[in-house]
Amino acid sequence: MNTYEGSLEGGDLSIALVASRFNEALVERLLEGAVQALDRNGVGNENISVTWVPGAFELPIAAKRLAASGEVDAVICIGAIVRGETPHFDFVAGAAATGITEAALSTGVPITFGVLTTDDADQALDRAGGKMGNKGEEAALAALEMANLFGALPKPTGEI
Ligand code: INI
Repeated sequence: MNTYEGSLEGGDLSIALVASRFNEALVERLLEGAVQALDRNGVGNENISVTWVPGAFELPIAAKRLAASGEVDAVICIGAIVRGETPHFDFVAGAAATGITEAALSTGVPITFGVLTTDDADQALDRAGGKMGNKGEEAALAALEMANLFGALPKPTGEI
């Protein structure tokens, strides 16, 4: 029996982050959590890039472009969508989640979801390095695990 699992070892990996400027103070905390997690697990500073986009709606297309470059092992999307301040919360959150999924599936490159979708700013702060952890860190660890898993899995025979 074969069991496939990805480690968190980052020494051989190249990772791209895409961060959205909307709610930038929150996003900065998420980004810091993500970069610290990459650093802690051995990803070299020269193998980390950060790409900024205006809002969470723009995350998928930038993530897809980076994933399709062939130069990165995984992409981490970082953003913050807060319902209390967002009349079109459902559209932005839905488009971000669906678009990021599509980008990952169509490129075959792991793309993780470090995007907060909360009812209010307090809930967001709790999840951006507060009492509920840091969603950016979580997404970074998921990216490392998936990148290493994909390095270990049998190679696909055709287009993904
Ligand atoms: N973008 C976010 O990342 N978070 C939000 O909470 C948000 N709100 O509140 O609307 C938001 N909107 C901007 C959106 O992502 C696009 O940048 C914009 O619609 C231009 O396409």
